[in-house]
Amino acid sequence: MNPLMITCAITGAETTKAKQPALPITPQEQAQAAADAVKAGASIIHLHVRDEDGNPSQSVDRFRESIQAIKKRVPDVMIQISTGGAVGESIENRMKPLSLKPEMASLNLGTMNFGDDVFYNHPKDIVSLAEKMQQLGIVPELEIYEAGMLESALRLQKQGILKEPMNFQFVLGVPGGMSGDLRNLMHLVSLLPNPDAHWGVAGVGRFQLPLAVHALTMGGHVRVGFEDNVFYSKGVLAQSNAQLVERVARIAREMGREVATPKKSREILGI
Ligand code: KMH
Ligand code: ZN
Repeated sequence: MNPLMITCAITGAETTKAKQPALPITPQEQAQAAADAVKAGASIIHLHVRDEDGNPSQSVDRFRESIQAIKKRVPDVMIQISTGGAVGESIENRMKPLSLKPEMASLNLGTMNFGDDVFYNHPKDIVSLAEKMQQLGIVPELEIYEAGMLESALRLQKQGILKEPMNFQFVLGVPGGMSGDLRNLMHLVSLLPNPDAHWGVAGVGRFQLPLAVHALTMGGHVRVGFEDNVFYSKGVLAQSNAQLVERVARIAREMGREVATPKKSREILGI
């Protein structure tokens, strides 16, 4: 089995300090969180940034500052910036940070209800983001919240807009998308076009741990972190993003699955 790539989504756009006091917000806090997560076994950091007041932002300057701070602490780590941003962010702002040419960026494959909000992803915007990433040599991670989005990605691949090998992240448990029921994960994996496709799972809230454990036994990869879940166990807040990474890395090793270094993750993704 491939070594396990662990992505850590350290900040997100919707999580607040009120919900999770250890949420990293400033570039220095994000650098510390990333360094600790990498030490615990993460090889990819899924990155959102915040403004001075802690509000979600797609500011290019803020992304630059955070990326530089993270790279100073952990030069090796792969950084995957968010082009999803916060619900309601304009597509222009979501696209701008691609100018920084990170190694990876997220690409959301469809519009959906997102809790009490609507997360808009117009087909033409999805194509624009995908084309921009391709022009700039940025590897897209395909964010899939329900089965129709996976089928949309496969259509884009047939049209030549997305290239193989594709790299899917199944984000399960958002109210409005598929829940973290294991049958949903099995179904999504069964729809994958060929064995070369990479896939991982990001379970939201209480789904994070059971989905992570199932994915790592099935040959998939795993995302954890405060973007998706702030708890370590029922009613108990996690102390840090690294604590969530460390648990998955420990379970993987116990089950005989090697944890990928950033170098290994680049090899797996063909970067
Ligand atoms: N904040 C969510 C609405 C991504 O990073 O690309 C979208 C999101 C996905 O977080
Ligand atoms: Zn995100």
